[in-house]
Amino acid sequence: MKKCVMVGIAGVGALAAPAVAGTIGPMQYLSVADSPLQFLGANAQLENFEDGALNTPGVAASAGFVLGGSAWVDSVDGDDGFIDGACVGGHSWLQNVAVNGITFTFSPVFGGNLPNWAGIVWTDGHNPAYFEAFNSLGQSLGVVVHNNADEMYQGSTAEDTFVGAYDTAGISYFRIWGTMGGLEVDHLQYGYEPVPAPGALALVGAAGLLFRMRRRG
Ligand SMILES: [Ca+2]
Ligand SMILES: [Ca+2]
Ligand SMILES: [Ca+2]
Ligand SMILES: [Ca+2]
Repeated sequence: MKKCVMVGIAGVGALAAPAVAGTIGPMQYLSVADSPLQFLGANAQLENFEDGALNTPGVAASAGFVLGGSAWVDSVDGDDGFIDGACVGGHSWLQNVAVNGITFTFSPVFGGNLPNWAGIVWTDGHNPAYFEAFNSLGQSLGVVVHNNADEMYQGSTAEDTFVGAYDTAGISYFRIWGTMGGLEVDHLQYGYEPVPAPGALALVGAAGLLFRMRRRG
């Protein structure tokens, strides 16, 4: 199954200085090697829930809990040590009511700065699925929608999808939600990094697409 990598670029108005902001994804994600974070530097956090808790600094969730030790777990594939289409040995973050969504709210823990880059991996639920991030001015960076759900709910991984956003004005929070059933996510990631120029980030997207095409070749 071919997946498309889309990198959205949008200017945000009403700022004293030109802001660089946009969305990243939806893009297939099977391990941390698929993360755009690796291109943006080392000053970042990755929460994979494998220690049974949401405890990376500077973030709080409005709802949900860690799910592990169950056939119903939809962790990122690589968290059990193997990219093999299975993930029951891993852990995820489950919200039983997808329509209510999960809001992840950030604190300025990066030298007094909010993260300017944030994302998460949607790992289970129904179609369609939604993601929306807001900057420090309360402005939406746009809604990312995908229909990658396989409508199976016991640990399939080919459907797993990264969604994210970035903004030089800082990201205050993002929300991920669905329209029915439950919602599972994994690999919450965020950081304060130099936001690349739009052209550079477009190249990152192109490089990611080439990587995925080669890997499946
Ligand atoms: Ca696996
Ligand atoms: Ca996990
Ligand atoms: Ca899944
Ligand atoms: Ca599924």
